[in-house]
Formats: sequence, structure tokens, C-alpha cells
Amino acid sequence: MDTQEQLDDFQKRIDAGEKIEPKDWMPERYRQQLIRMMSQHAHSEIVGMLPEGNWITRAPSLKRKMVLLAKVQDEAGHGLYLYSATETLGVRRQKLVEDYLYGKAKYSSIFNYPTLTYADICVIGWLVDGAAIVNQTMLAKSSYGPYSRANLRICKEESFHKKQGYEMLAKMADGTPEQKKMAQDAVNRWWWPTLMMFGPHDTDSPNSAELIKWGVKTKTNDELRRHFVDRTVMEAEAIGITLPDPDLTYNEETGHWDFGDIPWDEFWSVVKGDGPMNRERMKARRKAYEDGAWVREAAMEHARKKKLREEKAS
Ligand code: BYC
Repeated sequence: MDTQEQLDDFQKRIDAGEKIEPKDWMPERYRQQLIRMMSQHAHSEIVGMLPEGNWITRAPSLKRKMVLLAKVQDEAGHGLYLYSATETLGVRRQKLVEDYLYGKAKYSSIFNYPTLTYADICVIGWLVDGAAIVNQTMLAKSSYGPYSRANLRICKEESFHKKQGYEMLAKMADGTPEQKKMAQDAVNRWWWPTLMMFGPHDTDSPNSAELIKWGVKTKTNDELRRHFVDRTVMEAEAIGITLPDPDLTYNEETGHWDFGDIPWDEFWSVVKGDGPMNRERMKARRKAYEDGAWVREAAMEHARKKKLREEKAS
């Protein structure tokens, strides 16, 4: 049981801006919240390789193929740092992965949409990585040291991802009428799902208050979403792309862009497993895990034998 004195001391450290490190005392609920959120983040990075990986063999040039390969490999790396960071909380990676593949652990709703044309790859870079940067720049200030440091590194790579997506989309939007149409169509399909990535409105977000009190999140879902919309409106305008929201208007009083209603029914249906690609994504991830069982077994056996040899030698 956590005592009141321990909880007060912990809160003092958070309020003073100190980082919490793996061997420090922490409330059990803080540990559980971090495991939930960090492992969801790791699963998202890994499943997030699928929609883009699907286009590597069909990239329009060698240069685009090299860029996309590098980007997808970066996402795998992010997943690995995040699993390692989550393991510092005393939970094994295998358990995290199995909770996700065969249990109830979540991953980001955004990866349950299909990539229909190459313009979707441009838009994922610009919008999805763009949204991820807004979220993860905040998480780089998180109170938990390993999560904060993992996000710092991830953000540097996400910046490159966003730039390459925006550059490709700008080129496409400046191309033939068909290319421009393709670019606009992809933006129309990805805009609302991207806004949903930030999670439910603050009034419907059961975890936010506690995460903010403990400095895990330093901004709310709505604050981050608003910041993302503000910076994206100008970027869209600069390349002649229209954001598909007739209610998007600049509010002189607040200095922010107001936007229309987010289709929350769609969001919850995707989160509950009924999105356009949920089943296919889970099937692909389970297959990869099951096909890789022999690699994990061989690696464990190698480690076991190495340890035995070392014990014998000493
Ligand atoms: N999708 O109380 P709330 C990438 C769930 S990958 C699914 O506001 P919280 C990339 C939420 O989990 C990076 N579920 O939660 C990779 C909770 O359910 P549980 C993706 C969502 O934690 C490849 C319930 O709704 N980024 O960048 O305060 C290619 C209530 O929500 C979602 C991360 O993973 C959602 N969108 O805030 C390209 C960021 N939103 O768990 C790019 C890390 C909410 O209580 N995570 N839910 O059953 C976070 O920042 C926060 O956890 C969230 C949610 C903002 C997502």
C-alpha cells in the first residue's frame, strides 16, 4: 500500500520538475498508467509500419523507395526503444506484446485506415507524423525519465518523416490535375482520423487529469489538437490543399482556428475493433509474432547455453 507520506513526497518531486527514474519509488497507479500508455505507444509504432510498408515495393522512384524504407525502419526502432523503456517498469516485453495480440491492450486508431494510393503515404508523413510530433514533443517533457528520453529521440526522426511527407505532397499538389486530385482525396480521407489521434475531448478523457497531475502528460488532448490544427491550416494553404472542414474559421478572439465536430462514433467504433482495417492489422501482427516464435526460442536457447558455459568456466 502506498502511504500518504510517500504520495506527498512523490508529488513534491513531480511539482519541482524532477524526473522519476526506474529505481525510484513511485505510486503503483503511476506505474500502471505508464505501462498502459507506453506500451500502447510501442504497439502503435509497430503496427504503424503496415500501412506504409504496403507501398515500399510500389514507390514511384528509387529515391522515394529509399526514403520510405528508412522511414518504416525508423518506426520499428521507435517501437523497440519504447518496449525497452516500458520494461524498466518491471514488466516483460512478451507479456506486453501478448496483451496486445491476444488481450485488450490498444494501439492508435489511426492505423486502422487503408492506404489506397501513394498520396496516402505523403499524407501520413505530413499529417500523421505531424500530429505525432505535436503529441510526442509534449511527452518528451514527461516526468518519467526513460519515456521522456525515448520521445526526445523519436521526435528528431519524426521531424524528418513529416518533412519528407510534406515535400512529396507539395510536389503532387503542384502536378497534373490527376495528381492534384489524388493529393486532395488523400487529405480528405485522413484529416478527421488524424484529429482523432489526440484522443477524446478533455471532458470525455478519464485518464488525462491523473496523467497531468503526475506530469506524464503536460498538455490535454484538446490543447494538443488545437495546436496541431493551428499549424496545419497554414501548411495546407501554402501548397494549395483544402482541409475538408467547412466550419474551419479563424477566431479573432482566441487567436486559434475553430473546427467542426469530430465524428466520435467512428472513433469509438475503430477503438473497439470495428474500423476498416482492424481485423487485417491484427491478423498481420499475430502472424508475424507466431512465425517469429522459432527465432525467439533459438535466441533464448543461445543465451541459456552461453550462461551455462560461463558458469562452468568460472
Ligand atoms: N487510439 O483518457 P484518454 C506514430 C483510448 S505512432 C486508440 O484520453 P490518455 C507513427 C485511451 O487509450 C505514435 N485509443 O487516454 C507510427 C483510453 O483507453 P484505455 C502514436 C485511444 O492515455 C508509424 C481511452 O481512449 N502515438 O507516430 O489520457 C507511422 C480514453 O482516452 C486513442 C501514441 O501512441 C487513439 N487515438 O490519452 C507514422 C502517443 N485516444 O487505455 C506515425 C502516446 C484515446 O484507458 N499516447 N484512446 O483503455 C498518448 O499520448 C495518450 O495515451 C493518448 C490518449 C493521447 C493517445
